[in-house]
Amino acid sequence: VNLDDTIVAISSAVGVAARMVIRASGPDCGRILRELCGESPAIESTATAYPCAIHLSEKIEFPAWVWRFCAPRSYTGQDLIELHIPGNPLLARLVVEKFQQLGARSAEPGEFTARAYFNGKMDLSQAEGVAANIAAQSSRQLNAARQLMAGELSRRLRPIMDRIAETLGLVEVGIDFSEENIEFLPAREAMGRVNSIRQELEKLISESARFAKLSHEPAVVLAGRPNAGKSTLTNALSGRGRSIVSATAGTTRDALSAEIWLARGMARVIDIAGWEETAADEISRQMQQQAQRAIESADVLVWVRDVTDRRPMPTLPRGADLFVASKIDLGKIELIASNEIGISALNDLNMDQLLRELDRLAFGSESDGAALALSARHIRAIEEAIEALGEAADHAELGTELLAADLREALDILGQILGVVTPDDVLGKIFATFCIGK
Ligand SMILES: Nc1nc2c(ncn2[C@@H]2O[C@H](COP(=O)(O)OP(=O)(O)OP(=O)(O)O)[C@@H](O)[C@H]2O)c(=O)[nH]1
Ligand SMILES: [Mg+2]
Repeated sequence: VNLDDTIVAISSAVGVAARMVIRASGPDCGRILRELCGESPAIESTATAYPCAIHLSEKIEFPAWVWRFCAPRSYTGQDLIELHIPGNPLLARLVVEKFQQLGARSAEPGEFTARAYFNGKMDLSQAEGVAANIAAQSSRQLNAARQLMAGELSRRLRPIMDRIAETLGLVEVGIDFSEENIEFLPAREAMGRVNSIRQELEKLISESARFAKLSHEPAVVLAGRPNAGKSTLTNALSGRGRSIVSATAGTTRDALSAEIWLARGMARVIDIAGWEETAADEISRQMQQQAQRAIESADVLVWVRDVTDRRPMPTLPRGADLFVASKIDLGKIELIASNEIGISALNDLNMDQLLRELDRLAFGSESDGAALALSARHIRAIEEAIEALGEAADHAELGTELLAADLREALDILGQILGVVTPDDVLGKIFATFCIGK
């Protein structure tokens, strides 16, 4: 990665907008600014914004605002400028071309944030937080991204890494003095330390949410006996008449999904075939298999029961998260069980309460939202570190050299999460997920 040239990109979204932002970072920013807008004392001040006129050619001149941040006090840690110009995509492209004529190069996706990382402005998990923040589609994802950006993962990992480093230090001193027969860290104590560090890492994983889980729309599966009112409920929730509704049991065959907006983000309701204990023929057997798969992979499983249906609930592949008694407009409210929400999708009874419950189940309670979210990369690294520590515990009795090697490995792997020692290809992948201009 070349960090020494000057990069430029359109930072605002694609399409028409009131204003557009062009961002540049690198040592030539000051010079380019002078050539574009003329001399100004503001060019040398640390952080400032001022209006200027940009001359692209003899015929094209227009007003702009310059945001100037001098190194090292900028997002990238380098000299950085942002030009806020009238929202015209053509103009923006011409400005970028002008920058290129004056010696700047087009930025790669994520290159501004990559520079921030290489200049020590943030660690790798924080940089990932920047990308996640841009991609977030629910308030839950935004929360998780904000935590990463704020360095929450480093805050939790650092003390654990410090403990590994400290143990490693003691083991290494022991190796140096092994001739003298002084024991700095008896094998038993080393094993105790390693095991307790391992437990902390396991706790970090178990207490954290999964980014992957946050980044897909939670699937709310509506299961229930034929004719329970699942399709009617799907239509009411999604505000669309996609699912066919009829008084004939067994109307829905293929599972159908529709988007619904809950208070904290978008989810997907999945309307499946009515649950039957015994399948009469090949088609219904396939329908039941499909329904079963949907039930198994549901993020939120809702069991819908016609309030007048007194049959006991069948055994499902997994327990339901929410129980709904439907069609309460039929007047049998005394039949609603204590763990059920009674609703009428047809007459809009209690639907608000149902939506609130779905929001809570799909996106977690507010306090869950505070959980740190880990990406697949983080989890993989933590698990590898746990494995290395497991070997360290096994090797503690065998010899200090082996133990030291295992500890060093665990430390290296955890370091990769924060980007202390991260191979180039991992970096490339992370920053390539960014948009250009960030
Ligand atoms: N009175 C009343 N009838 C309802 C309500 N919801 C659904 N129904 C009726 O119940 C019948 C079955 O509704 P569906 O939504 O097709 O039921 P389903 O669970 O999708 O049925 P299958 O797809 O066959 O498993 C239809 O005649 C609906 O009009 C309700 O809230 N009140
Ligand atoms: Mg149906």
